[in-house]
Amino acid sequence: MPVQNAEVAAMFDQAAELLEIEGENPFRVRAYRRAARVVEGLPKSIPTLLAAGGDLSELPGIGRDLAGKIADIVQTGHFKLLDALKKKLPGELGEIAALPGLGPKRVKLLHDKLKVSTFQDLRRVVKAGRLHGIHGFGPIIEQKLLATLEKPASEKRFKLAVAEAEAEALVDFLRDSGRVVVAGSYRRRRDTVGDLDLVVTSAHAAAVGDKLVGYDNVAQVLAHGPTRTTVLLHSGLQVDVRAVPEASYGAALLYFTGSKAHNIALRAIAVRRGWKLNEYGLFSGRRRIAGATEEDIYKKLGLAFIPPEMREDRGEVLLAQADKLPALVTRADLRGDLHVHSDWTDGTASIEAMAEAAQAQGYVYIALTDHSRRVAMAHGLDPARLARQGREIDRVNTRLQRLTILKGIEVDILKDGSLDLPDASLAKLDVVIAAVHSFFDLPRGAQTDRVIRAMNNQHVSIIAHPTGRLIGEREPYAIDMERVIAAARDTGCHLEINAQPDRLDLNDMHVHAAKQAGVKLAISTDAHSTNSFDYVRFGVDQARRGWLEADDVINTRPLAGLRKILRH
Ligand code: DGT
Ligand code: CA
Ligand code: CA
Repeated sequence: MPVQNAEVAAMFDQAAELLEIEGENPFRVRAYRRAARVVEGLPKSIPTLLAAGGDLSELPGIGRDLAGKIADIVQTGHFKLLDALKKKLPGELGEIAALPGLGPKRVKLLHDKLKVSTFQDLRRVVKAGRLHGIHGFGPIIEQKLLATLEKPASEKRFKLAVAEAEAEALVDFLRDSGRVVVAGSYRRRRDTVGDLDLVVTSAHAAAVGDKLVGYDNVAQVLAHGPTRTTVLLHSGLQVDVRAVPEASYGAALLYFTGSKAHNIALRAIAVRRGWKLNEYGLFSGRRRIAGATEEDIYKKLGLAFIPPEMREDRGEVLLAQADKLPALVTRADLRGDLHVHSDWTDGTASIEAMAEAAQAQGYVYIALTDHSRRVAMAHGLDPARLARQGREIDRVNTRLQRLTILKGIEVDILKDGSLDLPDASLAKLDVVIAAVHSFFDLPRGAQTDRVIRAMNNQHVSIIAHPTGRLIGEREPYAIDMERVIAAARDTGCHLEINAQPDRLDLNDMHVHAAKQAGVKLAISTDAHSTNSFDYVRFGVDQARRGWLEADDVINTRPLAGLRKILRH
């Protein structure tokens, strides 16, 4: 089994850390980090992409050189540069540098001043309080380190896209064993998953576990029983596999899909009817009255079929009883993407190439929304370049058959809530999305006021990635989403569900709150390359978890309808 995306990303991250410790050129260090994020967030497994003749060098931040290295890693399982770097460093310093709160400079201090080179050394000096007094190690870092060192590895959560690459490879591997479904939080499409829960139908339960322990990606077998096997993959992701007979398939799937709270609510209904519900079926006395399919069980319980994304005990059971479940939005409902970049700023493809890729997705419009000038690293647009880009869009639009490119911008929200471009420039556009890319650490009140001020600009139609979180890397900035949602309702501004796998921002809870307030949302990919349109499904997942129907999502509308609902 070839190396999967998460491991490639981990190798790049480690190499970046080690290069940084060596004092290597910061651009080279950053290039590896950026590549790691790109790889990790890919919608498909790299070996699959390569086997299909995909060209990784087309990805943002991955040129010929890195693409060659990735191909090499997938082929050999080793990253030569990383191996060489590791040899040069004592002990486990490479891994230690990757801990949250540390980083190369501090690791160097740990090594030079406290002779730390292994995790055991580190644990010892932290517990003995020897970090006190060492410059650069405040109480916050000390606490973080203690927490990390004591936290079992199993508490780590994985981004949905990362888990998906692992899951797909695994399902493929087990395919011959029977019907294989990934249940758990994965099937509920949570933005992160703790572990994978597989349900496999098989008359030969033991054979399923035997097959799993022979999977190349298994680092450790944690349990290996007659019907249940648990393994740890090299990436650190844990996998639970249960083999069940066909007659219990629905019951097992229902049980292991969860959530736990949803299961408890269902069991209570069964009990009220004098029945018993468990992972083997729905029973009246000793007689199984349902169990082969989830549909049968819901029906017997007097419930409409509840989509996995809603199974969180947030009111869905009552709706199912009244047969009033929402018709959740699907990928097929979407007519376009309202957040797209091109090589005019930090995208990798031309406007025309992005438009053609969107057309291939079946879309009828995209909004081209490159960065504004403040984002200097991305070569953001000033009014003159924006106007020139508009003329280029006109030219491309005349050549396109089925798709319309809307003129847009992702305008920076400045510290005080004013915008990075004059109203006169914004007024000429079809879609203005506004976003925070700086001053993440403002106090909550000021950050909220800042975003609301931007929403009060009549040209702004959408707030992009409203909380700024990067899953596992950056917490959302302090912002009062309740006030932002109220402001969206009052101003007619829309909120984005950014579908980048490391953003998924808004999250499911905020999406739900926005819907309750009557705010319409956009599901957008923030695509920076032609193959990132596919990310949209992760945005659709979060929309469904927030109970959105097609009508709640502005980019399900045909172009004329979209134009009507967008401000100005
Ligand atoms: P995760 O892995 O933390 O992202 O979240 P889940 O929901 O996948 O949780 P997990 O892997 O612990 O268990 C998978 C499913 O199994 C869970 O969603 C519901 C079911 N389950 C696990 N433990 C219990 C339990 O104690 N009671 C009930 N009713 N169901 C449980
Ligand atoms: Ca799980
Ligand atoms: Ca589990």
